[in-house]
Amino acid sequence: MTTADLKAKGYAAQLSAETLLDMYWFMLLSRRLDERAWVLHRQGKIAFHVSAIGHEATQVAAAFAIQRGVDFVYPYYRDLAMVLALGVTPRDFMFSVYGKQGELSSGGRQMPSHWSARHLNIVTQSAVVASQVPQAAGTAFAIQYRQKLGLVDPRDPSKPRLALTCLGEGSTSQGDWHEGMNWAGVHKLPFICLVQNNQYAISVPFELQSAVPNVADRAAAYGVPGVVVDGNDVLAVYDVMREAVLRAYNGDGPTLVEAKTYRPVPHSSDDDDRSYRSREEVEEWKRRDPILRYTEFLMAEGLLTQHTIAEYEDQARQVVDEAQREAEAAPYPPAEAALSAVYAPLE
Ligand SMILES: Cc1ncc(C[n+]2csc(CCOP(=O)(O)OP(=O)(O)O)c2C)c(N)n1
Ligand SMILES: [Mg+2]
Repeated sequence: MTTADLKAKGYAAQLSAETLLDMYWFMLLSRRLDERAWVLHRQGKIAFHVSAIGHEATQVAAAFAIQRGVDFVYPYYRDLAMVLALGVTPRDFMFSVYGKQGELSSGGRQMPSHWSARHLNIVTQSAVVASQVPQAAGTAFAIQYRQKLGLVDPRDPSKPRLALTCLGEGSTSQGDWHEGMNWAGVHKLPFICLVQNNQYAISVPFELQSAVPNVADRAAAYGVPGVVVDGNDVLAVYDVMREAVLRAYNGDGPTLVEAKTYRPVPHSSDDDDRSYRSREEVEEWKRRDPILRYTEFLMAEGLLTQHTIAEYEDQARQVVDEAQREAEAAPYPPAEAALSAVYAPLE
């Protein structure tokens, strides 16, 4: 595959140069933060990292397709690029991997990358995969119900108008996924399920999770449109996500989007992927790197030059350095903090 194969069509063709470059920025920032976290882990400075590398196009496109910070999002642990595009900061991420006092999602209690940000309508998730799907469908039901009661104007963009949830393809083997999808289909909810199909659930390949070739093939059983898209093509993902978003906003019901992608790094900092896949396979996918492809597109469009790329890189490095510095300097939560925000205080 050549890298200059992205084309702005459909909704993506309507994006301004500024927005296209904003999307590039979040993809790049996510990659550089993520790479730093791997280094910090190998230096023994942080305990755990789970990576978004390779998923940046899917995640940033999805974030840009919704009303960011307003629509409800139930992400999963691999959604670093998505939550950055929604307004989580690099500092928040670094506080999360260091488990420092004031950490955004859980005050440093949860594993890193279990995103939660009340001010951005990002809802906390369990480490139990797919449990976020029925929760997101429930939120979509509440949105629809409030609109039906006339409490909210369905055209008001300052109010949440849909719930988006993400999970990996392996997690669709969980019953929760079925329950959430079915509920969304039955009630025609303003709901989008974005499956990030990176071919593996840790070491288990997709063929051992599914007898059909696409997760999207299963959508028909719920009465939901299912769409497969190249998850390493940010513009293609934006197109299908935007279509799904407009369906939800217009009261036309849910969509299942399956973005085919790959994680070129191990599942997490605790995994050794050499035990279950060949280096050739990984190298082959690296040639389809989403940032590489998008960079070539933006250069071909005259929106990026070698000079401006270097400026973006400098800026990303500064932001990552600063976030790391702040997190390193911050104190750990006091031991007693483990007991706060768990039980209501006794009256
Ligand atoms: C119910 C449940 N079973 C097992 C696990 C352990 N686990 C965490 S992530 C993961 C793999 C999930 O793979 P996939 O859904 O494809 O997402 P990916 O990590 O590939 O993005 C597993 C098995 C879990 N967290 N929850
Ligand atoms: Mg997977």
